[in-house]
This record gives sequence, C-alpha cells and structure tokens, in this order.
Amino acid sequence: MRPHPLARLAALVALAAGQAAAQTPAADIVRRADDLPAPLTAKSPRTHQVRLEAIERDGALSDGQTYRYWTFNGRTPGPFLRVRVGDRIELTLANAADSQMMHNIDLHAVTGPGGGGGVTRVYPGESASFRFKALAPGLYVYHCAEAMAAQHIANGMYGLILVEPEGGLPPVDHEFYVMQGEIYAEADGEGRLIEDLDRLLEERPSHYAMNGAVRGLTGERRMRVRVGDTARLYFGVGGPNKTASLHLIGEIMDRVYPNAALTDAPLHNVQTVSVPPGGATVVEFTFQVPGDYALVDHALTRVDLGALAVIQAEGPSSPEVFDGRDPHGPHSH
Ligand SMILES: [Cu+2]
Repeated sequence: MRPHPLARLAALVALAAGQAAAQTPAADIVRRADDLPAPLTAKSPRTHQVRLEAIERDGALSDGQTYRYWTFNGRTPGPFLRVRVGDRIELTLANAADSQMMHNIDLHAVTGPGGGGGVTRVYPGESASFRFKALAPGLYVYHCAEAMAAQHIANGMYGLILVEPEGGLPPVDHEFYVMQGEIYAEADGEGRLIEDLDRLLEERPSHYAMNGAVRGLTGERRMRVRVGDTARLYFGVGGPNKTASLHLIGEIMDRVYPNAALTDAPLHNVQTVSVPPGGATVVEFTFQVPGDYALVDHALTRVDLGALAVIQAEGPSSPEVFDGRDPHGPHSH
C-alpha cells in the first residue's frame, strides 16, 4: 500500500530537518538563507557600487545529481542587494570568460527601459555598466533577460534587491533570504541532469528549488531561530513560470506585505501568501512553540519535487499553546 500523502509529507519534513549536508562531490550552488547584508544605517542618500558576474557552473541539484547552472556570482539566487530609497546604484555586469552564453540583467527596482536589460547585454569575457536611482521602496526581483529569458531564469539567474523605505524597516532578530524557482530537466543516466526545453515550453517542471536546489534550505542549511525571536523573511519567486503559495506549516504569519509593497500597511495573521514569478513578499513571524517548521509552496505536489525549507525554533515549550506527542513516537507506550 502506498503511504498516505500527508504521512509522506511529514516524513519528508522530518527527514529534511535531521538530514546531513548533501553527500555529493558536486559544488554547492545554494545561497544560504542568512547570506544577506545587515540593515543600512546611512542617514543620507549614497551611491552603491555593485559588481555582478554571470558564471555558468555545475552544481548539486538533487540527490547527488548535478546540473549546469547559470548564476549571478556562482550561487542561486544571486547576491541580496540592499539600498535605501533615493540611493544611486552603479552596477557592473561581467560575463565570465568561460561562459557559453550571453547574459544581462533586468532589475525590477529600476525605472528605465528594460530595467537595465538593454544596456547590460554582455558576451563571454565582456562587462557593461549603468547607473540608476532607486525611486520606490520595495523588494524587487532581478533576473537575466537574455533570450530565451525563461531558460536563463530556470537555470538560476535571479535574485532580490531590497529598496528600504525612508528610515529603514523596523529592527528584527533575524532576516532570511529565500527564493523559489523551477527547473526543467531530464536525467542523462550518468548522474547528471540536463535541461529539457520541451518541459520548459510546456511549463512542466521536473524539480522545484529553494535557493537553487531541491530542498536546498534543509539539513545543515536550515534556518534557525529561538522561540520568541522576531524574524523577517524576504521571499521571491524567480520562476520562471509558477506562482508560489507560500505557507509556513504550524505558524500563522504575524505580518505580511503582499507583493512586497512596503509603503502600504501590512496584513496581519495570514496563512498563505500568493507570490507570482517576478514578484516577492515580505513576511514577519515569531514562533511560540519550539520545533521544526516547514516553509513550503502549498501547491503541495511541489513539496515532493523540492519546494521545502525548514526553520528550526529552539527554546522552552509552551504547553498552554501546544501540547501533544507523536502517538507512534518512541515514548508512546
Ligand atoms: Cu543569462
């Protein structure tokens, strides 16, 4: 008999929570969820020099199988860029000499044609620069838009840029950076996964990635907080095609900025947030009860295909809020 799907989900979460780092020699493509700059402190507008490099490299996608990724700076997602409204950004995009493809960058935080895509098209070994001013606060996706854009995104070329509102965001204990994407691949039978353009055109992903890999933010790459800590999640969808239904199993999100509209009031007490490809959200939460919490796309078939991250909350139990034990656990009889 097949296990009940929910039992399988619980088993996946338990497995992911305790899992050691991927036991594969392939390079780690995953950007850790805590790999983002601290909040800005400058009081007046400043100019940021940002240098990104398009790098094509093999990385571990799933269960020891490698995939040829296209990245900004060698990992997926690309670096978390952080500026303040009114700041100027001088952005240089270099394309590594050993690349096979042209690349560029379209940042949704840019006001101007192509979001920068037209002025950053670079052949392997080239670089190009442009300047822009961050006019509107928000959390924005950036991505490669070189033809075929869906292919460049599916292969890993996306990231987030935060334009902080005037005065910044309220301080929290933890900030996390997570992006979901789809990968369209087929196995070559020799431990490698090869991109499958038919699947891409049919919008039929073989894998879902959290920060670049199947269940990328689990095991030793899980997020960690203490019970009672305030946490803010910057979540974006690279896509290229699928809207995520972001859900944190066992925790109600305290505050949500739908579509990452940081200048509008947040919603409170939200269960699931819809995040379209090329879109983002900012959510804040505090755990009251210790345990392992699964961050998923609640289109739950995708959890089996990889759309799972884990946040571990440590601290004292709160039996008034939650009291129970696994009826089949070791101490149940
Ligand atoms: Cu590209």
